[in-house]
Amino acid sequence: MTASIDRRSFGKRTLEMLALSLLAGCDRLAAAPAVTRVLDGAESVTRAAHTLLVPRRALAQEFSEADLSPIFPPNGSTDPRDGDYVRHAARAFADWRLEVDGLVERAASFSLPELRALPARTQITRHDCVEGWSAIGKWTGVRLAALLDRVGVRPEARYVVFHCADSLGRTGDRYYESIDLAEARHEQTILAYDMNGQTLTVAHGAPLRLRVERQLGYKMAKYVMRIELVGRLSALGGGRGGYWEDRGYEWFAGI
Ligand SMILES: Nc1nc2c(c(=O)[nH]1)N[C@H]1C(S)=C(S)[C@@H](COP(=O)(O)O)O[C@H]1N2
Ligand SMILES: [Mo]
Repeated sequence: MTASIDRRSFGKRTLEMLALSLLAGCDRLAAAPAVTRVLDGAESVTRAAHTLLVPRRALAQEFSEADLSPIFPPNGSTDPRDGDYVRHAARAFADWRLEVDGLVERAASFSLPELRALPARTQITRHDCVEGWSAIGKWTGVRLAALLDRVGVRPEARYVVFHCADSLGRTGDRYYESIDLAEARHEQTILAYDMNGQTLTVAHGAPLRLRVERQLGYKMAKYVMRIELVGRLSALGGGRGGYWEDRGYEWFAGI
């Protein structure tokens, strides 16, 4: 436990130093308006530094059954009250379908049995929440890459957006998240329908939740109803790519 925290903070410090030196070196370049627009602040630089240090294909650490946490706390929304969702949950998601649309060749929807028939992956990983807790769980789900291949991604698409069933907070905004296509096609990026060998519970995001194992907990969208391929994130929600990103959290929440 101590070792993994040390490794994590070491990684963060290294990234911050690298990002800072990149920023310093980029000062003159960034003076050009086009470059400033592309960089969009220090976060893109951190992301660039992260990409340099952690190859796009590197796997998040995987654990064994013996490492499974006895308690995996549900967090954020745990029982959505939104009308559509309540109706689906009451019918055990029997006629629920995942919509996939946007910049795709063939927009389509998928039932749970159809999703279960697509190429799947099982992984035991550690979930890190920004609130300061971690838990190890086992996840089984369809590889997002397989789903994307089914619908065909158009060349203009750059991001995959996950539209969730739940709205939360005083504003009642819908939860949503987004990742880029490289992250979407990563081997460990799955839409999970099972957790610890059981059908996913409502508290943990039934019927389908994202696992994007190299990033923080808030990226792991629960209650995913619709996946949309887009070219830019600015037109969605608050424009920063996710519910928590719109409230100031980083879009690339690398661990
Ligand atoms: N739709 C939706 N997804 C969500 C959240 C949420 O409130 N709504 N919370 C996020 C946060 S902050 C965390 S830590 C994880 C918690 O997942 P868990 O409930 O399986 O522990 O879900 C993430 N995905
Ligand atoms: Mo979290």
